[in-house]
Amino acid sequence: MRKIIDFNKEWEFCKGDIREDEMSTSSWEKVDLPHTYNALDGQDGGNDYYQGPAVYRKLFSADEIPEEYRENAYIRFGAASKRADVYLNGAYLGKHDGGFSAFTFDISDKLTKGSNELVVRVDNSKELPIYPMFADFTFFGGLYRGAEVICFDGDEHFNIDEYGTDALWITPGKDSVDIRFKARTDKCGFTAVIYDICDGTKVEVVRQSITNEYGRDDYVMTLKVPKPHLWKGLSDPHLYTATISMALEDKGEIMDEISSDFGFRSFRVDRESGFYLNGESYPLRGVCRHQDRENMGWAITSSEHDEDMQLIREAGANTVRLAHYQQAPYFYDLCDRQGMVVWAEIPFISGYDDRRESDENLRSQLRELIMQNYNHPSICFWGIANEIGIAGESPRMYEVVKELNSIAKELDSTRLTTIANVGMTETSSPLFHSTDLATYNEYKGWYEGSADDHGAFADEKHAELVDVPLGISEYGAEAVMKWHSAEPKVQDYTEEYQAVVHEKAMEAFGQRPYLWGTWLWNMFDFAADQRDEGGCKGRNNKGLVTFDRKTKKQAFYLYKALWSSEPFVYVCGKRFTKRYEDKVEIKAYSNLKELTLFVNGDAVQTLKADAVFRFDKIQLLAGENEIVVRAGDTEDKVAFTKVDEIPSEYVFKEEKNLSEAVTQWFATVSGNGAESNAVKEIVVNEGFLSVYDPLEEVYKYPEGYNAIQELVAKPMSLINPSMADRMKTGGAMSFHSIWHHISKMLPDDLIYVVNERLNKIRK
Ligand code: GCB
Repeated sequence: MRKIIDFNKEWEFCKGDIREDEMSTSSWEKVDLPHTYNALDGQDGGNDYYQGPAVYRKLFSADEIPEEYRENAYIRFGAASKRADVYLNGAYLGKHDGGFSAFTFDISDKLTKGSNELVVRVDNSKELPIYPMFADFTFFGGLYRGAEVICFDGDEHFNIDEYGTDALWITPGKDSVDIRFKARTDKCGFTAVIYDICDGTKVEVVRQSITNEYGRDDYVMTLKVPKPHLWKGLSDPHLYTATISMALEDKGEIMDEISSDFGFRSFRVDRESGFYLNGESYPLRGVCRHQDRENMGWAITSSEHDEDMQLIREAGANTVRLAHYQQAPYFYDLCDRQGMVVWAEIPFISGYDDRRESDENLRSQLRELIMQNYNHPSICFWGIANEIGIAGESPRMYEVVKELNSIAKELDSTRLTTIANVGMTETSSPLFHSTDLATYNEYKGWYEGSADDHGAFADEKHAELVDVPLGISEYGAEAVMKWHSAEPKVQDYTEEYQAVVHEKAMEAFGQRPYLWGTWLWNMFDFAADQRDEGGCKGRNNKGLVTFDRKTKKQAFYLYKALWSSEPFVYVCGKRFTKRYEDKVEIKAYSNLKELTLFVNGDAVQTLKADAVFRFDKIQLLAGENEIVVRAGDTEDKVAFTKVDEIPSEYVFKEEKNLSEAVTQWFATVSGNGAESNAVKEIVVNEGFLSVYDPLEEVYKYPEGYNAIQELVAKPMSLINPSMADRMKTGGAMSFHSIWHHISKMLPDDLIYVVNERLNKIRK
């Protein structure tokens, strides 16, 4: 039988590259796995976290592996970001490229009797041909998903290094299940294979033993499971467990055993009416999730995963997009058990790298994603790419997307493939026509347009995509907990504005059953070391819940009201308690149908609504006012204090520290000190270019290209030459969208100057 030995304790770590002969003299830090070397510098802003090699070493005695198991011993790492080279006692075991999937090496013949030295050189350098290469999140380096030794007391065992991991793939049908596994070819001496299937109540529903035909390595078996209990999403995520044993039947001895949960379910997507689970309409409404946590980076444990899932359940989501890479096996298991429909994806993100090794890396990350997660009933979609058109499209990029789609189909004909495209990608692009399904990431009311545009945008794209089902894979806005406003507006980073964007988006999506799925961005705030948003460095604040998971933002409760059924009431404004308005609007979210507002003990108004309750404005009294919103026994309250003016602690003011060189340059360009002569309004003249046109459109005109180079790339080159270099290629994003990311380094008025120049160029 197999033994699994936890190999997470007592590692040593050293940042940087260490040669073999430097091992003994280097200074090592004692660490346990999971571990990342970017837990702190990857979240503190400045885009300066360490991205480079690091070495992990574990000195262990052979006694940690019982003697009779040493002949068949393997080391498995849950993940190593992004490249790992593994050595045992100086001998090279192999390399793994890709920071999110498990990999396994045979260590049997390299183990020595006394002490052993296992060395893993991990590298998360930027220039590696390994995705992700550029994206809006921190690429934490390290052995962040732990390690284990899997060993056997005999030669007969299942293959455990196929696509890096266990070779057991289960394909449920209507009333039968196909079970495929691989055994070690050269060593199969077992006489029988025993298949055992139990339902979710642990009752055995199938037991079958077949005689082994010696010499095969690939086994496929179809077993009947009459009238299976279906996996029904949130309402009844019923799981079966298949256990396969290799046996010496005459001796009654089991030599190795492997098992996996699986579920029976069917699904489909209709372009007009959305997603169906087991034949019934099941609109997918949910969240995207990254796998990091404050001060821990990606080196999280099951308790952080559990907490994340519990929060996602509390919000009432029925689907999770596990963005933008393969996540922990434990989390997919949780999704199976909790009934979440999952979109799983590879980190083919934010552009295409035309090195051939990078193409190969995409293939292998996709193969591992699929083959390592094949058995999860929660997974319905394989995501091929995210926003790769953002920096321009190319025929080679299209080919790669098509090829990846074929790989997914070949490895798994039971699931649908999908792709998330950036808002500027045209529906006519092959990026919308190479997978079964497609979605847009759209940030109406944040990076572009207004929060009222979600519906019109979806209608337009749905009409254009005549044969592709459309979904929305991201939407949302930033909210930094300390900023507040009674008149929330775009880019003010208030909790209130974020909630408005989500209210409007959900109103629009709710009226559009054709959207096969919608996923808000993001369930949690997450680390993005290059960001500096709303006074908060190193973080993307679009979460419904803070990075430390301690505080649920206002918008969290909107979703809870829309999606969950356990009665609750939430009065908005928990952190916005000093109120300066003449009359204050009281807003509550609830999944109850009728609520009553009490102000300082008096019932003021009773309102019927669906999720969002906007009571008539009230006049606050001097001092503290108690606001209670109640339905039966369920209530929530907040205390508002009347103040005379907007408290400055609620208002985010961008502090710009422009470089001297940029300030001087701008003074010359505008010819008027630090002020420009341009009208401070973005005017769009019909038939002329503007900052709203995609850069690739602007770059079709030499004057357009020159305008951006002179007015934007030039000052950028004074502070960030590599970013300036990137402005040479025009992508699908408009200058207006890019501006949000670069405006901190440049004068506020530059956008007007650029627009004015573009306005003079006839299309
Ligand atoms: C996107 C990306 C995601 C970003 C998000 C944002 O479209 O897919 O990775 O984090 O926008 O917040 O800008």
